[in-house]
Amino acid sequence: MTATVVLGLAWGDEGKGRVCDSLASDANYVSRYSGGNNAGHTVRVGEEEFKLHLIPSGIVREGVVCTIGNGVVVNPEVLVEEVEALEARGISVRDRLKIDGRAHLIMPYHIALDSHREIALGDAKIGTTNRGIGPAYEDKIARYGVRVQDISDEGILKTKLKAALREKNSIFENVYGEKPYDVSELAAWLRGFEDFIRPMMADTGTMLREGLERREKVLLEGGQATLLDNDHGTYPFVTSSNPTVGGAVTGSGIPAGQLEYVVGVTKAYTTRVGDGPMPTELFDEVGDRIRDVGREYGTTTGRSRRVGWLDLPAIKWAASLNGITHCALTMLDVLSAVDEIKICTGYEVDGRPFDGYPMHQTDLHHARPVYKTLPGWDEDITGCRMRGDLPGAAQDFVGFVEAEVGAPLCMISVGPEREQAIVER
Ligand code: 2SA
Ligand code: MG
Repeated sequence: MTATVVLGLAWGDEGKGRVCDSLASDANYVSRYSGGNNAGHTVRVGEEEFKLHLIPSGIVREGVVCTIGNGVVVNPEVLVEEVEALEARGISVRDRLKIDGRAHLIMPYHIALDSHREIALGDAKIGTTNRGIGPAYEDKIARYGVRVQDISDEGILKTKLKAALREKNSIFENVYGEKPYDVSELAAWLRGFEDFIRPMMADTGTMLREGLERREKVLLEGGQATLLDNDHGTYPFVTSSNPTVGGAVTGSGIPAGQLEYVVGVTKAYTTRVGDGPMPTELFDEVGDRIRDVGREYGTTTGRSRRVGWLDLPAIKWAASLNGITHCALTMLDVLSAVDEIKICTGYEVDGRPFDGYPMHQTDLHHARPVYKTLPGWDEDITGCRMRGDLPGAAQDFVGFVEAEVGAPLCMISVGPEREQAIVER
């Protein structure tokens, strides 16, 4: 039938897991296509809260088949932990989770390199999640990667590990003064995951395309977001994959022409975790209030997220880049705590109005937001289920964002619970 991509329009944590969970109610498949266990997707089901890092959030919907696509990097230990933790809470996983044999594995040396590099960068650090994501993708591109399919063959594993470690071991020894990694030990460690992973290994791209032929519904769940995209984001303060719509195609094996809906998700304000430019960042008590009410702390690392007003030049540019067909606006209830709401409608760069969103990072670093101020609302909006239920000021805010983004809103979240949303579709 159709494939829908749900992706973030800013720097992540827009509530993609939540939007996916809502759309997954009638989906056959939910698939991750990029990133790894750097992601943190929170889904609430009744009293229960699930924090997922690697497994698609669709797993909490009974009967949905979940796939980890070829574009994802998989830490085998985290995979086991996450599967077992979900199963311990009564969610069936191993009968519904498929992992592409082409996906690359995150190795212990990737994690070690990630942290060494961040320390070496000092003040210029990226602010990574320290999960080995960048070094794992580097090896993939350099053709030194170890893939999920390799775990079945000790000989292949050893050959690949030898190649991967040829240069790295000398770096560990000579630059960092550490013990080199042992190929046989690592191969044995990986072989230990075979029985667990092999039954779930599949050609997930073919599976999804066959599903689409049978007119089944596929949902692709983005990790990270547009402004963290390695090509399009705020480089070098980005992740090492392509969370944008192109990455959904290469990372899942679904042809571009079959992506019928692209849902871009944005919060009613902006957050960022990690370093890099953020023109609308707040350093005052309004920002602190939004952080507290919105519980803006990293799902994976627990880091406190930077908070700022909604950055429309960035969101509009991201909407255009991804060709979104719909927009989902999340965390609207968090703004109920604020008297006066600002929205950034443009930038000034070095004192002059700037048209659109800067390509040049120097311009972005120099960008100062131009704000439109809208009145806030005091009412508790968590019970609103239709746009008309919202206070007038909230309706005006929502209408303004929708008109500026230029795509219809398909969901407005008004609270953390699954049913606390205005769904329009
Ligand atoms: P990495 O680890 O190499 O991907 O880091 C590179 C940059 O990408 C950012 N990044 C994220 N930003 C927001 N949310 C993410 N997931 C977690 C969450 C983050 C957390 O949901 O809260 O718990 O800290 C995520 N993953 C990567 C990262 O901060 C770097 O700026
Ligand atoms: Mg997150």
